[in-house]
Amino acid sequence: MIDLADARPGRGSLPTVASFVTDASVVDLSGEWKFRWSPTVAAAPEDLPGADTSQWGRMTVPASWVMPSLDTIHPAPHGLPAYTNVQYPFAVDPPFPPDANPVGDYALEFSVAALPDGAVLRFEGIEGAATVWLNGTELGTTRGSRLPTTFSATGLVVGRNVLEVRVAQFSAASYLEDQDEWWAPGIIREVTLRARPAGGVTDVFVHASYSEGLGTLLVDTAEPAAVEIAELGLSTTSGQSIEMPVEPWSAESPRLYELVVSTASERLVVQVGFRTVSVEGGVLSVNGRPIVLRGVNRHEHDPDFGRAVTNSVMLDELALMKRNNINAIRTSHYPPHPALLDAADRLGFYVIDECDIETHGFGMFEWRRNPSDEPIWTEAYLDRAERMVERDKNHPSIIMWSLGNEAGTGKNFVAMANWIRERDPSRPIHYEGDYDCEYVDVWSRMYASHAEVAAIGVREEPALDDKSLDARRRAMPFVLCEYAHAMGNGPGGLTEYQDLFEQHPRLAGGFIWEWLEHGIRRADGSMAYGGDFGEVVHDGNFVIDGLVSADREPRPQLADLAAVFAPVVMTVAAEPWQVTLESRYDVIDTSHLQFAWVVDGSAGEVSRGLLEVEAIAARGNATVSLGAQAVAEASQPERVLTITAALAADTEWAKAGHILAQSQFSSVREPSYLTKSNASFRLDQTTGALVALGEIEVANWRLELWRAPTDNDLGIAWSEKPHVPLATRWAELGLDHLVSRLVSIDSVADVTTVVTRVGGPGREELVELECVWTASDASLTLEASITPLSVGDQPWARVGLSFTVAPQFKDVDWFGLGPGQGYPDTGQGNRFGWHTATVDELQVPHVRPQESGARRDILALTLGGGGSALEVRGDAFAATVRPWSTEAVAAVTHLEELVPDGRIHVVLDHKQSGVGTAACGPGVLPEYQLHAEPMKFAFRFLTN
Ligand code: IPT
Repeated sequence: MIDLADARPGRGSLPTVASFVTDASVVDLSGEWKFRWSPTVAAAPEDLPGADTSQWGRMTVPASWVMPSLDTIHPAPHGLPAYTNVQYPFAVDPPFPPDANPVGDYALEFSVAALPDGAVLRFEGIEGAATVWLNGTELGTTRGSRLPTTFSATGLVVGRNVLEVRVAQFSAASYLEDQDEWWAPGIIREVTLRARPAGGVTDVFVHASYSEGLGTLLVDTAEPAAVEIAELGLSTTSGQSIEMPVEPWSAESPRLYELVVSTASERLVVQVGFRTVSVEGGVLSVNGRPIVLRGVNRHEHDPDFGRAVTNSVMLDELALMKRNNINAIRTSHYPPHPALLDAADRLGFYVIDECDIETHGFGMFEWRRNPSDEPIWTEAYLDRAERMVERDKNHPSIIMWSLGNEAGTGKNFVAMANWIRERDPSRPIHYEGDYDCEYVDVWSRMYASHAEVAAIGVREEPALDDKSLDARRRAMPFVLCEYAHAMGNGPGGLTEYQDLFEQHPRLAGGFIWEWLEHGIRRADGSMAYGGDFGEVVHDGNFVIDGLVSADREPRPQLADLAAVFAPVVMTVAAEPWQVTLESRYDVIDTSHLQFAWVVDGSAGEVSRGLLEVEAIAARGNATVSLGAQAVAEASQPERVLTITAALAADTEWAKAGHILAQSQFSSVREPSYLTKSNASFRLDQTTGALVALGEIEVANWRLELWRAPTDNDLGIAWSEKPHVPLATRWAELGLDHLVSRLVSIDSVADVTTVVTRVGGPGREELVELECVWTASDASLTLEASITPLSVGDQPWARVGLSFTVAPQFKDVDWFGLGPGQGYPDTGQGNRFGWHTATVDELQVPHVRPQESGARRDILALTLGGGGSALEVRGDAFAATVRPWSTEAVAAVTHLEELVPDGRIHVVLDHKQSGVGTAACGPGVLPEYQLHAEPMKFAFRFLTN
């Protein structure tokens, strides 16, 4: 283990070759291996190879050995996970790893029938630095955790074999693997023993391009081989370039052809997609058509097995992405498991394949000694580039090579770019850290504000000092490799980004940060985040920031994203009743879709039918009239008309009928739930607080200007001044501890007027709240006026009235947007209509609890249960109904600490602040901000 401080790549391996399907035998060595963990390299016994493993424990391969879920399967010590984002978890003293460097020793005994001729051992990924022995012979060492390593095993495989692997968690290579995720060592991907027949195909490089109806195929192999695509009647040999009519590959139409490459002793199968990626006129194009990337960043994480994600979990993820209109994946921040790329080819995704390089922690010291610019690391950078490109070169889904993430800049990246360009000139090179775009082909940024992106869209970005670089960059397409940080409740601003991408051809779209949360499951089933394993330095819940939870449950933002990414934008109008449709497909027409209309009334669906729409060409438009029946139904009072675009036939990722886009028209003005009602109410004469509505006892009545801070509320918006989180400003104003003083309470006939003054402890910023209660025969009306009594800007979280009721009121019905949550800048995935949920179902199970679960644009809401009900009507208000208080949500740090307190807590909001995406990026857009100002709003209350 003396070479752990060696900055160079591992040694002893064979050149990396493409992942392919072969008829030569492949033995998967995954499963249970013998395992021994040592806390440090010094403490690890020096008995390898040939160790006596009788006292060892066991470990799952593939898995990250630190995962708590493995405790029950393998109850021996195996260390703990640790989470850091930018900072390294050890002192930065490159290239030296720390002494506190856990070691995992793995051993597997296996039998295979003797392999005829050659054999290789292929490790798809070992996180850490490994030394590998087969039957006592050292094969070599590995570096580069998410990259394959292949060793020759020729002549070493006997009937009964012993494979031993020693993995040190840290090495010089750890300086290159500072991605924002858990440190989670282990044999994280499959290990296979592969026969390599003499005269077989060592490697294959398929070049398959497309232009105007014609595909060009050139298959490179080291040895002469026969090349066939039966479906095309093609039969040729390697090294020959052939042109023929084909259907092109794109993410929208992922047409693949089965290519067979054979020699006398081996037959390989490669799925080929004909496609050409280009930058034309500053626009990113596939097959000559400009494309918009509707992407997500995807890390590899499993709450139980760490970096090892099973095939079925991955396939479900990709299907879920397709169902939600996602068409692109950036494999942040390392090459993915190779099976993902096969699936991306088949299902249709544009992929940015990113190399396993991040040195972000050096950014904390102005990038001093950054490996990206130090010669001792050049070989390692080149080795990583080569292993990525060689493994993945045959995938049509990969449209760009990315050099890495957040690793500053320097000569080693230039060397990588040069090598890749030479080896594969067919794909543009991406790297966000090359700010001046000296060696990349597309301009990439992360978290740029809408305003910046808008300027870039029209090529009005600030100039670079170097004129020629500026001209070069100005001619490039632009991609947001990360934007809209999906942490906690949010992100807001998705619609506005998408509008920019659709408007400006230079903007090739972007990739949401990020697809998946990285929660780690603990023994009690709860999810852990940074700091939960006693890490000395950590970055808390910054790793819980996904569109789906760690076990792939969609967060509300996924439905919103699907709506924003909709491939067809429809608008329904009355007078005349018609639907305009705009296709956002870049390649295909809409003939795979079925359009339908549905009319709903308060009692449910009233009627439905198909909408006749001729196929709309890619990026085309159409206007169609609604048929007589739809018009007749939709014109009735209190109706909601929904137009849907759904899959006409089953696909691998969704059934026929799966809705990809929708649009609505509503004539509902006054929905109501309760018919018989009671207008009586009671106020506390000393405070002015409401204490009863009819027979229903009400408590904790108050003005609410605060919410339990979301992750975005706690973030410092990059674009805002002052650079203070919104949550801090709210707390300074004391919005979280408002106190109230009764000024007056007067009753004249049926009208009672209550004036209170509300403010934060120790603060002079007061708000006057006037509540005018009017009881009529059937209902009670509250007209509220809010008047800030002081000057100066005060941000508010919300303007609402809150109260609690007995726990029996757990059934919620509302007319408004649903079924999901909605804040002013989110909730795009919802529909207008009559919705029903229990209080429990309204909650969003955020790993770190925070404001969430509001339903918005409500006209009527009923809380029922135990034979009694309370209805609130208003003008597009929001409602939050919870079994715990706002304070409780704010006080806890983990979901499992939230327990119902025996009351139902209701907040009726006239307004809420948007959520924005300040956890990482810009804050709340001006149109969704909330500032202290005079306001008036009204509610009607009914009880039965
Ligand atoms: C950016 C990183 O590239 C990404 O890995 C992730 O850490 C993200 O931030 C936040 O979750 S870098 C940041 C300085 C913008």
